[in-house]
Amino acid sequence: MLLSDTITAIATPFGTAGVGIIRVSGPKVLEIARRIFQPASANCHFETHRLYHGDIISSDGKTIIDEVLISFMKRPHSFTGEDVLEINCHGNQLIMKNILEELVTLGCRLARPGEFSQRAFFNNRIDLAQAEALASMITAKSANACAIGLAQIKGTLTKEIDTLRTLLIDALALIEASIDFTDDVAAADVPQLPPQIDLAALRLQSLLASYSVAKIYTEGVNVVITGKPNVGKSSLLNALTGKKKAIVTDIPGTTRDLITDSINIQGVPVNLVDTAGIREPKDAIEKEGIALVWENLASADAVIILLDGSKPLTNEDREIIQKNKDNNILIAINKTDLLPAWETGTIAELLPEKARIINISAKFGTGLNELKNTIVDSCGVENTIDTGGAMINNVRHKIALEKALTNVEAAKDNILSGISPEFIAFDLREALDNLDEITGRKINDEILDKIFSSFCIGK
Ligand SMILES: Nc1nc2c(ncn2[C@@H]2O[C@H](COP(=O)(O)OP(=O)(O)OP(=O)(O)O)[C@@H](O)[C@H]2O)c(=O)[nH]1
Ligand SMILES: [Mg+2]
Repeated sequence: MLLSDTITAIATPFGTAGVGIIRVSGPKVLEIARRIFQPASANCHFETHRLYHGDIISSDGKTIIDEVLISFMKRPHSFTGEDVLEINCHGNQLIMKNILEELVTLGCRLARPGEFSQRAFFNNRIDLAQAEALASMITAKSANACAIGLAQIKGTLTKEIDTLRTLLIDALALIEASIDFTDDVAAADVPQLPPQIDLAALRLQSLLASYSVAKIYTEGVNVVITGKPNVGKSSLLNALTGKKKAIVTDIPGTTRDLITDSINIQGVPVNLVDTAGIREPKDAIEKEGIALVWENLASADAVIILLDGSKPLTNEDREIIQKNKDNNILIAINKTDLLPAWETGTIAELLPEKARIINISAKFGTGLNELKNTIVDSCGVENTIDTGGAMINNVRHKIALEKALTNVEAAKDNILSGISPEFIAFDLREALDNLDEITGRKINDEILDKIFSSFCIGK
């Protein structure tokens, strides 16, 4: 589907850089390139996928706007499937804006967010899952998240969806055969359970299981540091991040707000939150701070409960452990550089069976590697992921796969309980529709617009 207008946008981020890239896509690209670009050598024939050196000139031909390198990608062998021009200019916002304005004067329209990807999708250069993978790779926060995105761009998810479709279409053919050859629908033969149905259910389940791991690599885990005042929570945040993010003093009740920072542990983005010490609040500010702690604890993937090993345990410590018993907790005994005031065994009976205890000194940095590794282990992160197999990290894909699995399970139940094959065929067709929503083979325009408009400009 070739669209009539030619679109343009800056593809590099806002700010100052050595180089900035402006993209142009559509039917007028070559005509515009000839008008806006003055090649340094007479030998410029806008051959596809070649780099040409020269100047961008104003539309009245009077002013040189920048010295650039440009490349022309002839359709259909371009990202969008249309003629594409990429201008590598100097990464100054004023220069880029000037060039953009000249392009608009020559007949381009400013692209909407995600419009280049949307055109790539309409022209069958990529499917919807691949377009979404591109967007997620651009914003990925860890090397593993990039790898998951790249595997999807290369088509691993699409291939798995195709395999699932084939299984369901084969099963549907068998079920439909039993409809066609039956004279009396009410007394139709109950079809056998096609093996493809169980196979499809298994594959759907394992694809869905990949979501939690992929999500961890994509969005990271949220880890809240809690404990009573002065146990060293802010010192721990500073020690783990290697920055002086939080104020550390020996006055209990120093931290009031939530203080956050992210670190990378074994390729997993870990979002750390330092919090106000928990005690009977002394004023309204501290009360607010402590209320915020409880809110955050409720949604944490892991909670580090910090205890001061150099001072006797108190009821406040016990209460904090008790109130977090449904959370994924790690006990860190801090200040182990000082003489211990209590035995580790003292708290054993207060803890859930799988809670781990780690001795640390936030001040001197001891035990932090063990703490870091334990954080990642406790969040159920596998050290290695197989991006060769398909994985999903997008909630839209997860919902569609869950629906497809429900349809497949309904088809199976209906076969086993001898329900008329029409109903089974209906379930299988619904499952196929849900899979087609992932790749965009069948999807309504409003959803499509919503997906692409969430992409960034120039993508
Ligand atoms: N000896 C020793 N002192 C520590 C250690 N960690 C923290 N401290 C000291 O303990 C005091 C309190 O540290 P903070 O990090 O401010 O404690 P906090 O838990 O954030 O305190 P609040 O913000 O008041 O809740 C400071 O004087 C720190 O220097 C440690 O590992 N060893
Ligand atoms: Mg603090």
